[in-house]
Amino acid sequence: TANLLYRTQTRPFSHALHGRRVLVAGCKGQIGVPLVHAICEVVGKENVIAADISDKKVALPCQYEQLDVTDGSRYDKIVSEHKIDYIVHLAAILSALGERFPDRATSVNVTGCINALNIARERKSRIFVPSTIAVFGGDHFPKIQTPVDTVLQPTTIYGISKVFNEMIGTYYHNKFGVDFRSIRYPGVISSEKYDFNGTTDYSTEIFFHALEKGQYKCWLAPKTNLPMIYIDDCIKGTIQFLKADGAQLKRKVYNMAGISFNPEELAASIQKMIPSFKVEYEPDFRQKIADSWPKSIDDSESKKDWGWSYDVTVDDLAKKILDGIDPQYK
Ligand code: AKB
Repeated sequence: TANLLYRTQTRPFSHALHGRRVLVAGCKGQIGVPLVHAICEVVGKENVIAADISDKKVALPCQYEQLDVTDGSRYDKIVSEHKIDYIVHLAAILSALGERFPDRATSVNVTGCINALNIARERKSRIFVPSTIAVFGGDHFPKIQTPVDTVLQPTTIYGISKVFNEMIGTYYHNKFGVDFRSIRYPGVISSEKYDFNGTTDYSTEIFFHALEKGQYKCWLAPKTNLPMIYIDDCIKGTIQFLKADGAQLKRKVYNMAGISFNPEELAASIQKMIPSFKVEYEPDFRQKIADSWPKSIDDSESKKDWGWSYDVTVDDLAKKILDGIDPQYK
């Protein structure tokens, strides 16, 4: 018994990120910046390399490399030189921008992901590639409480490329033993400004317009329900998933539900804090995209397999977002 007790007490705490050297490709986007900070806290900033194509100035806590993910040899050089063994491949062109530049979206989202997977395969690295609610689409799936396994007939180039990412990643796992994992993110809301290239990004932009202009013209109709999550919760869930023991994960791709609401409900929560705030609705091409996506998501497999849980109200969420916004905008 004494021996067993000794062994349990001295066994180092271990998880899938433990002792890893991590590359975050696409580190300057909405999710990249906070995720780099969170990963640095887990593995130490000396073990994280952040990379992005953009030359935008962003304060990062770790070493930085310029990287266009479509350039496979540069990608491989960074992974090998920094002895990376966990690739977090975030680089992607989102739904709205993708519809404007479909060829660019195919090259970044498909070629970039294949490059990352081939490097992970060659260099025996783990790899996380996020997916999205945009993989759903068409008329043959349940739009309420959409399950993880259902018909995937996306109508945007972004959704199509992400279905491909999910399937080729799973194939690389089955064929070559690559530890590939993916979460289908809902719309992510931040307290920071970033490039609003997605369909769900009205939910962040609305706060800055409320504070700076007192009014907002929303590109989605008032009753457009979509699944959403606050960035801090998304990062917390992602870290939990990156750390999860591979043996616990019964599948390679998981749903993440967040909370479902529409622009009218979000505006009403903001008006509780900024009573003079006015909203108009002028749906554009993004309405059709939003209408093709789930209204709510079933993420019970995530709860079961890796302990994910999330429970907030729209009012709580709106308060969190507003509280998190830099005072210079208030
Ligand atoms: C988008 O709106 O394109 C993204 C997403 C749902 O993946 N936020």
